[in-house]
Order: sequence, then structure tokens, then C-alpha cells
Amino acid sequence: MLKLVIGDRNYSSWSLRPWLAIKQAKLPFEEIFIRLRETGTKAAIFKYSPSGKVPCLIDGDTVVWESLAICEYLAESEPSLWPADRRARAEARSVCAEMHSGFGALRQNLPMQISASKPYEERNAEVKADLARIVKIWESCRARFAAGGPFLFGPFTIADAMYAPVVWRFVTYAVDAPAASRAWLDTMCALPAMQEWRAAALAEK
Ligand SMILES: N[C@@H](CCC(=O)N[C@@H](CS)C(=O)NCC(=O)O)C(=O)O
Repeated sequence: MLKLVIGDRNYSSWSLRPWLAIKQAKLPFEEIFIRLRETGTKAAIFKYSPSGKVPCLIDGDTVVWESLAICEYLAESEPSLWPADRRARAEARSVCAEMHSGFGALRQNLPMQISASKPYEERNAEVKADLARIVKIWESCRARFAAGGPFLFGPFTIADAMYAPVVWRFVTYAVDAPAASRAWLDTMCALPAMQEWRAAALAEK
């Protein structure tokens, strides 16, 4: 059976991404949970992950690390994790790569912290630019793909998984969003898997 190594649900935005993808794909898996920011954390992660970071997926002798690479691996078993249309798939991969490699100001200044409520956290110009770009992506996707379903590219795809931690940031920091983005945020918040992750995050010490 697949094993997914993850960190604290309250903070580990990178863990949430493939966890949500594997749940939505309904692929059977076991979780291996490692508490972050403790004395033994690094050694515990290195037992599984060659990069020393979570998430990490183990499939027998195969080890896959980096959230986006894990999602790609899952899509080989469940191709519906990417849009069926080639052009939409290319765009979905682009927005996923943009999330994986960018938005540093957002990450640094508004980290995922599901248990918190910080509506007045300062947003500097770089954070505002990151938020504006993210909302532009969501609005653009929803304007063209809404007919296919309530997610960014219609049906649920890896693009939704890659932006899932931003959903919890919008909640924690009470970030405004235009109507189409708000509808997508509401859809994501209501997903049973997102609720399951949130409940487990709130139960963490
Ligand atoms: N680019 C990596 C980022 C992974 C990452 O930064 N993981 C953090 C937790 S969210 C981690 O393992 N931190 C523990 C450490 O660095 O000791 C990915 O996409 O998976």
C-alpha cells in the first residue's frame, strides 16, 4: 500500500497538497505522521525522505519526494487528477509549477496556520502582489472552466490540491476575494477531505 509521510496538519502546507490529491483520487494509503520542529524531526524525516523534508510518498521500493512530483506520480495511477483536455492540462501544470516555485512573500508573511485567526496581519506590497496574482489565476480559471464543475478546471485536479493551503490562508487572514474565487474557496472549504484535515489540525497540540 502507498505510504504518505506528512508533517503537522496545522502548519505543513506542502503535506496538505498530495494528501488532498490522494484522498480525492480515492487511492488507498497509510499516513506516516512526523511532528515538525522537534529535536528528532530531521532524523525522523530522513528515515523516509532523501531531501529531509515532508511530504514523501513510498510505494514499495519507489520513493517520491517534493509535493508536485508526488502529485504527478499519483496522476499516473489516477489520470483524472489532471484535466482531460491537453490545453487545460498544460495550463493546470503551469499554475501548479507557479505555486510550487513562487509566492515566497505569501509563504513567509502569511504562513498556513489553520488554528489561528489573524484578520489584521500586515500585508506588505509583495504579499499584496502575490494575493492579486493568485486571485487572477482563480478568476481566469473559473471564468473558462465553470461549466465542467466547481473546481479550478471544472472537476477536481491537482491544481486545486496545490492551491488548497492558500484556501486556509484566506480563512486565517480573512482575505477578500471576488465572487468567482469566493465560490471556489467555499467549495474547497466544504470538501469532506479539507474538513477532515482541518479537524485533525485543530486537534493537534
Ligand atoms: N518543495 C518542497 C517543500 C517541502 C517542505 O518545505 N516541507 C517542510 C514542511 S511544510 C519540511 O519538511 N520541514 C521540515 C524541515 O525542513 O526540517 C515540496 O514541495 O514538498
